[in-house]
Amino acid sequence: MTILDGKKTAADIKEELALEVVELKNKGKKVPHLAAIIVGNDGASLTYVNAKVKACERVGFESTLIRLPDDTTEESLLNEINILNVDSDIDGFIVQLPLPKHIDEQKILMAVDPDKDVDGFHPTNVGKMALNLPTFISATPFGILELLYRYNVETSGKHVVVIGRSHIVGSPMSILLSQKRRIGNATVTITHSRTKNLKELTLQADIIIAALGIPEFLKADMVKDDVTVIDVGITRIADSSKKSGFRLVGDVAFNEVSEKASFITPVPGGVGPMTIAMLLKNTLLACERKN
Ligand code: BQF
Repeated sequence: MTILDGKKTAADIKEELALEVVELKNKGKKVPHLAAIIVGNDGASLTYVNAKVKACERVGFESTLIRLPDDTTEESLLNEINILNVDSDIDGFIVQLPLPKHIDEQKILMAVDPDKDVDGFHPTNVGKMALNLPTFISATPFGILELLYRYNVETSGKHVVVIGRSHIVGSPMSILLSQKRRIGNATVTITHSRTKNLKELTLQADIIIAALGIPEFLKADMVKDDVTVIDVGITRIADSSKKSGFRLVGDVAFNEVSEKASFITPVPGGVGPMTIAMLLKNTLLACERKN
């Protein structure tokens, strides 16, 4: 069994990005600049956005964090987005999700300039991704592809079962892995809460992408020997022995499933850190495309 070490791989990628920043500087070019807008004070969202800012500092990118209050109107958020859209110093930016309930998420994502949409959530970029055209592949699916690539996991001709149909992970992963690309050419089954006989399907899978958000949902009796398992779950479970007061639990019962798996991602330290690294990679790409 091989652990797909996202923490280490993300650190490798950030090191590579840092070298590219040095090169840009040597050529007298501007360094990539990522901005992030966060609305409200959700603890997990603040942790994520702070991790992104810190990662920028680590690789030598510029970053700008825009914090807006909980009661920010849709109109003033759209205004902030427009400011970033027209700011030529900003190469890419993200709006940290989820947004407060009084704001229409789709309307916000559609306001981001597709050329600065380093999260790849704009319908134009989702469409390009689905057509296998050059675009920003959103950070979590991009991170999963990169992890499979760097560990030489064969996907061509394999049966992939994706559990979960979210617009952020399940849906794009099912599209990407079925495409004609280096990490792709798989036969993909996408499953969700209405799927019947899920276990029958997962037992046939060579690769399972677990992205449904139910802690330790995937058990050893649901997988075959030598399966590859990608765990996208990150539920916070109260744990008084941790200084944070919680621990992260994935969608996979790691201890039992890892005994049957050939490759498996841990939680934490699997897909999560890759998400951050690939957001930076997209920001460098945005910067290069602009200049
Ligand atoms: C790790 C996210 C749900 C909703 C909005 C490292 C992250 C997570 C875990 C992280 C996530 C999840 C992010 C680990 C960004 C991934 O060590 O296991 C990093 O920061 N993520 C986000 O920005 O928004 C989310 C999940």
